[in-house]
Amino acid sequence: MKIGITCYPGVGGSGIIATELGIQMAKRGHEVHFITSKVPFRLTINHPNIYIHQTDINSYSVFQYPPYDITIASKIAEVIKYHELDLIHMHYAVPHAVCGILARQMSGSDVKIISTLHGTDITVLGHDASLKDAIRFGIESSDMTTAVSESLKNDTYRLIEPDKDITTVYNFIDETKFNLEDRELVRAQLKRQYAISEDTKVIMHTSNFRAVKRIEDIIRAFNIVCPKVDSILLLVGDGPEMNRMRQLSHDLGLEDKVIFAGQQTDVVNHYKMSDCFMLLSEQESFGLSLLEAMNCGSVPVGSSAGGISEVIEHGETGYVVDVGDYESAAVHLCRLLTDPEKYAELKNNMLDDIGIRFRSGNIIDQYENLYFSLKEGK
Ligand code: GMT
Repeated sequence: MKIGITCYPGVGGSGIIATELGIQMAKRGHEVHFITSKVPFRLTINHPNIYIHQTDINSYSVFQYPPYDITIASKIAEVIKYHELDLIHMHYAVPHAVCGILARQMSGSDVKIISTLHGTDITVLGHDASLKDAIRFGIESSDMTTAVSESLKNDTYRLIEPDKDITTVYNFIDETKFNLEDRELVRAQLKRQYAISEDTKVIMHTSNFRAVKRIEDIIRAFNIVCPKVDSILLLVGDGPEMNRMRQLSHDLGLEDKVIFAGQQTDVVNHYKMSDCFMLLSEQESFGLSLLEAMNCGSVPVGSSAGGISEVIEHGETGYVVDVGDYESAAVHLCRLLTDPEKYAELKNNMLDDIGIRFRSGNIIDQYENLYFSLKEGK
C-alpha cells in the first residue's frame, strides 16, 4: 500500500506514535510518505520505503498568521496525486483531519482517510466552541477514525457528539528500544553520572511540562516520600511549567533531591535508572511515557485521568490515585520502595500484562487491518 502520514513532528506522543507506525509499516513493505512541516524527531532511520515531504510555511507579511493548514493540505494533495497514495493517515483532529479532507478534494482523488485522535485534540480543544464543529467535521468526513483509548473514545462522543463509529487502537512502543536490556548496568552508570548513590531509589517523571501534567502534585508527593525513603526525584523534559516547578522544589527545600534533567536524547536509559514512574496528569488519553517506562522495568503510580487506568491495573501492575490526590500517591510510593516483595510482585505482573495487552506487533496488525479494509472498500 502507499500510505501518507501527517503529524506534529515535534516532541510529543502523537508524533511519536505516527512516526513509529510509519517506520513499522515501511518495514512491512508498504510505501510510506511523511508529509510534515519538519522531519519528525523520532524519524532517525533511513529506509528505502520511507519518503519525507517537508512543507515550507509561507510567512508573507500580509498574513497575520502563517497559513500552516492550507500549506500542509496542498502538500498532501500534491503527494496524493504524484505518488498515487491509497490512503492518508492524519494524526490529531485539528487541523490535520480537516487538512486531509481538504487535500483529498484538492487532489480530486478518492484516497481513503483515516484519522487518529490523540487526546488534547478532544479533551482540551473540544471545549473550544470555535473548534468543535471543525473537529466533528474532521471525524465524520474521515473514512475511519481511531482513538488511543476507550476513555478518549467516550470523551469524544460526549464532547463532540460525532455521528461516526470510532475504533480504539491503543498506543504501542518499539520493544527493541524500550526494554530491560542491560538495566542494571545502565542504572549503575547513569547513577554515577548523576552522583546518585547506589542504594538511593529513583522516582521519575517525563513530559512536556505543561500544566495538564500536574507536576506540582508529583513534587508534593515526593516531598512526603523523601523524608521516609532514601530517594531522589528525576524530572526529564522541559516546558512552560519548568520555572514554577524549580521554584516549588526550592520552596520545599528539595533542591538537592530533585534533578531537573531537561530534554534528554537517551530517555530510555533514564527509565532504566528509575524504580518508579509517576504520571499524575489532569488529563491523559493514554500516557505513552507510562508504557515506555513500564517496559523498561519502572513500576508506575498514575492518576485516574483518562486512559491511565486502562494502562495501569490498580494494585496489580502499579497504582492509580484520584487526580490531585498526591498524598495517596505518596503512600503507594513508600510501600513500593520499602517492600521489595510487593515491588517484585507488581513489577512481574506489569511486565507480563503489558507484554500481552500492548504488544507492538498486535497493535500494528490492528492498524494494518484497518488500512487493508479501507483499501478494499475503495
Ligand atoms: O502528552 C502530551 O501533551 C502530548 C500529546 C500529543 O498530542 O502529542 O500526547 C497525547 O497523545 C499521546 C499519543 O497518543 C498519548 O499517549 C498522550 O496521553 C496524549 N496526551 C494527553 O492526552 C494529555
